[in-house]
Amino acid sequence: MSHSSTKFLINTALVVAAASTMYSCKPKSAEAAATGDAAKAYVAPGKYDEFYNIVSGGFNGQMSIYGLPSGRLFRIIPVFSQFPENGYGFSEETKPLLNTSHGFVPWDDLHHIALSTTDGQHDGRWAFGNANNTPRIARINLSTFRTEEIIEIPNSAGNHSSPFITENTEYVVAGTRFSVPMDNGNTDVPINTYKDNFKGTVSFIGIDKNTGHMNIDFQLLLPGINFDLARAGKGKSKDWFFFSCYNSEKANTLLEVNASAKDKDFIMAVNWKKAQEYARAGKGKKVPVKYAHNVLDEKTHTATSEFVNEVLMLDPKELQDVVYFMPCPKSPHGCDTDPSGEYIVGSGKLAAVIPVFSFDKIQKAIADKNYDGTYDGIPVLKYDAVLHGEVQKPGLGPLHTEFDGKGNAYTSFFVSSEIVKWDIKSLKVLDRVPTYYSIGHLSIPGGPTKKPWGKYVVAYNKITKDRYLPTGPELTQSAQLFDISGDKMKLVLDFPTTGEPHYAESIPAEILMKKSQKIYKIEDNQHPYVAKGESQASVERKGNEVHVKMTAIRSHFTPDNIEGIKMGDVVYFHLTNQEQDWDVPHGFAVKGANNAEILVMPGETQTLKWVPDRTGVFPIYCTDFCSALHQEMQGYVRVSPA
Ligand code: CUK
Ligand code: CUA
Repeated sequence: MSHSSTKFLINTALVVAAASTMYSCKPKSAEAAATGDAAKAYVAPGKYDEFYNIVSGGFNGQMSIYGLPSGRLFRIIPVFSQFPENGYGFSEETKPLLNTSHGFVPWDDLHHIALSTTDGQHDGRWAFGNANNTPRIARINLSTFRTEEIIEIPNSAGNHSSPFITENTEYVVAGTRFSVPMDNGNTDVPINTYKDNFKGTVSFIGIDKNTGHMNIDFQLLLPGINFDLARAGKGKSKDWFFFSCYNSEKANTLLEVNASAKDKDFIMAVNWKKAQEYARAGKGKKVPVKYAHNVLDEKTHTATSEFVNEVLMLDPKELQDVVYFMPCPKSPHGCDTDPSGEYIVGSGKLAAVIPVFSFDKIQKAIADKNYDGTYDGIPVLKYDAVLHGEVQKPGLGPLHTEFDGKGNAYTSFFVSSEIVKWDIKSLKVLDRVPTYYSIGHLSIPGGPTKKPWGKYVVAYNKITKDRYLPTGPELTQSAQLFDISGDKMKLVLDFPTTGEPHYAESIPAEILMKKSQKIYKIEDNQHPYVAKGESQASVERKGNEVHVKMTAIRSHFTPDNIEGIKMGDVVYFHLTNQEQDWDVPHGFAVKGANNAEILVMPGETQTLKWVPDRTGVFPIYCTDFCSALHQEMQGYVRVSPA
């Protein structure tokens, strides 16, 4: 759920009041604590967790890695936000990753994670994340746990309906939340011309099988509706994608009366295989629009930005068999497909039921042209013709659904603050547990794949209230781990998280442990300013640029006394870490530098740019406690008058 969703909050208050008779009161926090089975979350000292839990950081723009079942935080991976802890977005090598058509944008809002899959199962290669504010998709390498590529999404705004992934990682999709004028929203038009001038898009980003590199293969030009979430089909439905859409009224102000006026919004079904064929057959139009594509080179560990000037646009109105709308009760949020690929669950935030659609019925309705008119020239399938059934009175404010691979679905309910387990085929509610408080997403290891690992469900809650020690007006964010191995869900652990966790995926530890890289080999380092050994360390001047090729090894820098720098110079410290042991980074900082530190891993080179603003002598030192003589890892830089 987005933070600006005041419409939803207003409704929440109303629905809570109305519902208090239907649902029994939540147990007090203390009671729930007593039911926690903490022993199940215990991972003894020196032992490993069973799963890596890769969690979005929401408005901190990062991803973080936790262990399950312990809930221990292992690493924060900076993605869309600068991170002073390791110089991401501050070093010359990583800055280009944050370039966009709007210039350098060093912050974003990361909501969803998608792990790469082969045949619908986790392959442990990459994690993708979306930037919600300035539309971007990032790819993180799961052997280095680093951001390697970021692509901007043109003709999009509020890139919320992303990044969702096809069964063999052929595509990652990105759907726009805000409809905007085409030309990237750069056209100056009155906002109240929304219905005429604003359009939605969904982008299909092709993923290179070997390198993971992203390329926008094509965009679909769609009505000015808001795309919220999506999932690809699986198995029999693997050529399809399903998107939830709200504001089918096309209102430019989302007061309830405007944007929730209709009984039903839509789930949009897209035959991406067909769309791909049309794109290949030249049915699209190349539309001029500028966007950034930033890639980190493996050999130099240096990112470069390229600006692309056009995108291939397909208009589904001209291609009758690509896009269909299916009515879905009020403002659907989550849109999830079950492991078999037969069932598509739409969660209407304001609806009293959960509709479950059948892929077979969708195919039949399309074949029979069983339409209920059109929406902006796109066929609308009849609700009853595509419905498998509705889960009755499941709870209030359904948001997201995951699956355990044993025929059960688990849906989060924001308003009634609970997880409800139900049977996909019979649509019967089987169990419910309260969450503390107001759950958003939930995550089962492998939950969105063809073969979920099951075992746990984690609730990512929106409200923390009394769950942890108070820390002023702002409390930590809160996750809760439940054991789902039996018939009944059991609360095991509360654990705090960083940022605002929206979504997460978990993958068995053994898959990633095998792939995790330990060092970068220094002989493979092709950075233009690498110093492979102290004999290659130097200070080189090019006009007013000074390039210092430095080495770091326990426990000294070479050179460590640098003179000859003058006011007006721009100094680049290129630090190469000579270590070839696992987990021996060296850091580097300069007194008064208007920048962060850099943290350099064994075998790699990172660059800190510094423009001295005064003459004098400036200490430099290593920021990471690296040996008994870490404190001796220091030196001086002298700056003289011009
Ligand atoms: S959204 Cu946050 S609770 Cu941005 Cu995936 Cu549903
Ligand atoms: Cu190197 Cu501390």
